Formats: sequence, C-alpha cells, structure tokens
Amino acid sequence: MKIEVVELLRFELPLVRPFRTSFGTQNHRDVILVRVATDDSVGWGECVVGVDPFYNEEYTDAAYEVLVRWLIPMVFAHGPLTAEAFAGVVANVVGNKGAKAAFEMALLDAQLRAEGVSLNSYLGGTRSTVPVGVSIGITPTIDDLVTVSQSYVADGYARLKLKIEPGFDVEPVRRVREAVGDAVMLQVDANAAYTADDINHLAKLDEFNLLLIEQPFEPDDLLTHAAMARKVSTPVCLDESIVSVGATQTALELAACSVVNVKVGRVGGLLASRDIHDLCADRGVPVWCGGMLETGVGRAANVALASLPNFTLPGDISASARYFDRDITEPWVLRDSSLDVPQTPGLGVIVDEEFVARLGATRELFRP
Ligand code: SMG
Ligand code: MG
Repeated sequence: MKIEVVELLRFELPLVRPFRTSFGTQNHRDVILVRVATDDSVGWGECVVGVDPFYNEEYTDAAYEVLVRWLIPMVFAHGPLTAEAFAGVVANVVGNKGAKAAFEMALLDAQLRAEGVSLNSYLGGTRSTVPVGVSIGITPTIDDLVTVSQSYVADGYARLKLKIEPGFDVEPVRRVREAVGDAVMLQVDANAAYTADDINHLAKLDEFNLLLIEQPFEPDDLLTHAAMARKVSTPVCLDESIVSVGATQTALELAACSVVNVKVGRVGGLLASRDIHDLCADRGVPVWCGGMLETGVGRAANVALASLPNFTLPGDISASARYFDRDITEPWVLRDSSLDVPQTPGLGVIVDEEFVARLGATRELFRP
C-alpha cells in the first residue's frame, strides 16, 4: 500500500455510567482514532489505551505523541508497506503496543477494504456470531451490584464479569451468584489488586462456580499466579501479564494460568493477537477477547478476532448501549448474548464522521 495521508482524530466520548476498577474510575473514553488513506482505500484504527497509566504503562497523551513522533514518520520513511510488515517497520520502538495496535488496525482495514476481504475471514474466523458478556465495575454497595447484575441479565447477557478488590470480593460474588442463579456464567477480575498473602482468601471464591479469576496479582509476578493456580480450583486467567507471544509461552510453561485473555491493544495488534490465539490453541488453552471500553471501531476488531476457533469463552465485547448513548459507528446490538460478525470488507463498520466532529474531535493530518 502506498499511504497518502495519515490522520489522527481525538475526542472524548462519555460512558453511560462510571466504570470503577481496583485501579480507578473512568467516566469517559479519551479516544484516538487513526485514519489511513491509501491511493485506493481508507482504513480506521482505534487506540484503546487509558487516559491515565493505571491499567498498564500507556496513556493517551503518550500514545498520541508516539504516533506523531515515531510511528508515523517511520512508516512514511519506509515507503509502501503492508499491514503485515508494520510491526517490523516500527520494531525499534519498544512497547507502546496500544499505539502500534491502532496504526496496524488502520493499515489492515485499508488493505482488506482494497482487497474486498472481511477481517474475520482474513484472520481465520469460523463463527458468524460471537458469544459476549458484560464487565461490571465496582459499585458503592453490594445491593447496587446485585441490581446492576440483574439488569444486565434482563438485557440478555448470559455471562457477567465482576470487578473485585480487597474488601469487595467474596461477599459481592456470593450475593450476585444467589441473585442471578447458577445458569448465568460468572467470572471475576482483580486487575492485579492482590498479593501472595491473599491466596487463601481468594480460594473462598471456589464455592461460586466461577468460569475464572482474572489477574489477581502484578503482571510480572507469574510465580504467584502459578502458586494460586495450584491452590484454587477456579481457573486462573491472565490479562495484564499477556503482552506478547513470548510472555504467553512463559506463563503457560510456568502453569501460571489455564485461560488467556487476549486484548489487541495490549499485545500490539491483531496479528500478534492471532499468534497468541494460535499458540494457545496448540497447547489446548482456551482464550477469550478482553475489552477496553472500545468504540464501535475497536469493537469491530474484537468481534472479528473473537470469531477464531479457540476463542471459546464469551468476550468482554458488549453491545454499544452498555457503554455509550450513541456509538461512533452503527450500533453493536446484542442478540442471544452474542454479537454478529461483520462479513463486509475490513472492519466492516462505518465511522460517523459528522457525529465525531460534533463531539469536538481534533484532526491532525500527516503526509509523507
Ligand atoms: O470493554 O467491556 C469492556 C471492559 C472490559 O473489564 C474490562 N476491561 O482489566 O479487563 C480489564 C478491563 C480493563 C479496562 S478498565 C478501563
Ligand atoms: Mg482484566
């Protein structure tokens, strides 16, 4: 592809309700979109990093700067390229995987639109709908959590994920399990809020028939995750620790997890995500698609990825209405606790640029 223009759009999109995790509260998305125009097509990518470096070390101001100062110039200096070549072209930039993933997504979208190929078929997807769940933030009271959980079940979600932290774990899970019954799939996510001293406490979650417990400990503390996996019967899943194929291999060798959360923005892009999927499939380890409160753009990438065969657990890929009053693409709609996989070229969604402009988006243009 010969790239003619790269454009960065940035705007805020309010969430329908605050989302609180063990590391902080989010009221809106600070969205960066990458728009790539080639001689014969246009592609879009979404940068899913947080506004603060709390989930991982990336944050939106830094991701924007990395795109402007390094990634865009490196791509322009390289000349015509494919989406597959992108990771190699920007390999000198260490980390910054959310920024890289956004650029790669836009390149892949442009390339596949030009070829008339849908993202899901390019990646090797085998499903036309993907099962999804909803991630529920920490609430002021357990009663609130029960109410919110019941409302999502009423909306049609067959799988709930509860955010937990020290002081908000066993009792909230017990109450939600009692309220929603055994038929609803339930899992928890600690976002690294616990330490090795908490293993016996976390083992109390075993009685609630959870699908998994996600990332109880620090991302680089694989040995404590392995110790936990030996001690508890609930499967341990890693999120923040899974930053690459190599990190996944190490985690599996150490038996630090038996389930893997794959996030495009955390591992550096859709192609690395597919590689991690393939590795886990070879090892018989199920994966599922994580979420970063994406707009319709990033959600399209997640849905296509989740259509691959070893994505056997529901993803954190909820309908647009769970996040925003109005999405920036056509809305994603829940049906049978699933989303439909687009079959049209590329990501298969159209960005509502008029709406994005009304949100006050800044647009910065770059040419070779
Ligand atoms: O996109 O529905 C979503 C949110 C899923 O819980 C979710 N993501 O650790 O898995 C996670 C969190 C990280 C994002 S917190 C803003
Ligand atoms: Mg998580």
